[in-house]
Amino acid sequence: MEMLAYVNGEFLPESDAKISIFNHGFLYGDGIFEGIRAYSGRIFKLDLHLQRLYNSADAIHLEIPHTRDKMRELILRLCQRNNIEDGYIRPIVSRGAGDLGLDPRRCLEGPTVVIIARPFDLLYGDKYEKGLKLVTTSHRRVPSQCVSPNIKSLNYLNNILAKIEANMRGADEGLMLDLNGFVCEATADNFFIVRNGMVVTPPRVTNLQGITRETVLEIAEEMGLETREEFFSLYDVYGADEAFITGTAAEIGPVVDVDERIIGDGNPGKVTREIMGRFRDLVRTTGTPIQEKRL
Ligand code: PXG
Repeated sequence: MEMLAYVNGEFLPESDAKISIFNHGFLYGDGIFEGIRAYSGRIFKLDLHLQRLYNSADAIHLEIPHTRDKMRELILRLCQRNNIEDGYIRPIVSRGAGDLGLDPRRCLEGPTVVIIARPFDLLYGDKYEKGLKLVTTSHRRVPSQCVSPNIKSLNYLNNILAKIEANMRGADEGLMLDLNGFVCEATADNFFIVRNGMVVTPPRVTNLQGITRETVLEIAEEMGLETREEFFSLYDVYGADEAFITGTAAEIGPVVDVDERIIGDGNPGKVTREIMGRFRDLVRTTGTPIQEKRL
């Protein structure tokens, strides 16, 4: 049976779910979104994702036409109707349909709300065992003086250009630097190194405040490891004992090669593997139950 999607008040089969060609999300990338996962019938960190969605909306002066509770309920209802067990959920809110011209005041009908929820499993297949190869991209991360990387907006061209470059260079992911040459993040994931048992990731001003990133910092603390949020350069990456990326879609992806430098012994590191194991346990045992019988 075809999956349903939510579009401005209606649950429709995905093939009937449509928005206007004049939607400013389509015309100008004027909107925001979230990427959320469900594992074993539970939505992982739903409230943190909702909080980030509303924070992104505030940052772009967009008023989401539903309360946070209503959005939460719509997400749960869609997951219930689509029988989601292990899935990917994407709420999207755009400025809505309006005349040509980027002035948001042209969007007289108000914002468009779309929610997609579909089955999803592991992104990187056997790479969780073998490790990922990254290259540093020539595209620098857009600095917060221009657009804050903390806004999860519909403008992903900066990241897409970096991803295209990584694809062309035969890498699994691209590593992006800021204008000063400090490491920021991968194209859709945060980035960590492990050095002398210390778990280090760049401060959040230069990258998205990832929910998986926050979770990994908590897990590392529970493991009794020292964690740091500090700027570091490629020199620190090349000499790291271990490295990994974190993201809702990728989960925790061990990195074994950056710019043709082998990280550690070329296999996923011990600390990384321990964090991956704990993360898998956490996502399967916590989170908001989708089916009411489990509430
Ligand atoms: N940085 C960027 C630029 C992202 O887009 C992350 C870091 C990781 O954040 P979370 O909160 O997910 O740990 C992201 C998240 C997709 C997809 O469809 C992308 C993301 C999330 C879910 C799906 O490629 N990006």
